[in-house]
Amino acid sequence: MSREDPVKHRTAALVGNPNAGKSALFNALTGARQKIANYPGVTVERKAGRMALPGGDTIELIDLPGSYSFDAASPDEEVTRKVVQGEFASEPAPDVIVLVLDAANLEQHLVFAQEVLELGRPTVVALNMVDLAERDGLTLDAGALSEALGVPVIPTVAVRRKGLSELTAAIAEAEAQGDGESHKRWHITLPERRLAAKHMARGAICRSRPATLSKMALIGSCSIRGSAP
Ligand SMILES: Nc1nc2c(ncn2[C@@H]2O[C@H](COP(=O)(O)OP(=O)(O)OP(=O)(O)O)[C@@H](O)[C@H]2O)c(=O)[nH]1
Ligand SMILES: [Mg+2]
Repeated sequence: MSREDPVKHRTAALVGNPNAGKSALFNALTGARQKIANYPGVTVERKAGRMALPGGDTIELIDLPGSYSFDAASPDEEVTRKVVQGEFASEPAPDVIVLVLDAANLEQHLVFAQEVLELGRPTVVALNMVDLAERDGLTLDAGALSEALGVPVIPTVAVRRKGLSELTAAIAEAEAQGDGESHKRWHITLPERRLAAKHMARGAICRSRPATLSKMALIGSCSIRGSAP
């Protein structure tokens, strides 16, 4: 049963690179409660659904098109930028951004992640595809990544519905807290962002298989924790 606030329409939006698993998470979190429409003035679909929060409330979850940058190149990317920056008159900026990262391609996904975090909005990271990262012999330190990004990081496997209750709890908490002051300052230029992404990925990934360990020393202070839930 919904105890939705009748005054304020609360929303969370799934944001991230293409193929991070946003739609898989969207489907897992909203089930059959989905509504498809169009954004005004463009042919890009607006996919939204109701997601249950742990306390029994619901929030609208929006599945945004994948994006590599807010310097939008395609109409899809333009929609993502406009939604998260609250530029559609019909749609206020989401209350919470759910930033979806592919754990198996972490360094690449951390480049756009910095642009999203630069917005300073309440954000939760879904560190998705940890199953694929583990298949590749990687163990992830979600705590180290959370420290580097300054936001909660929840390991998930969207296609196996793993980590979903932890993710919805983190979304509820971020929504309740609203805008904080503790957001980090991020680099502005693309080369700086790429370098920062490399450092953050190295700090959050441990090579866990003996075969790869011999080739590569453990990097940073990775403590081998935060693997698949
Ligand atoms: N193994 C595994 N596969 C996943 C996981 N999450 C998503 N996938 C698969 O990854 C592929 C891409 O997932 P999508 O959900 O379509 O990715 P997306 O972020 O919505 O992509 P765009 O809409 O193009 O931005 C699909 O084949 C999913 O089934 C996961 O946690 N583990
Ligand atoms: Mg999608």
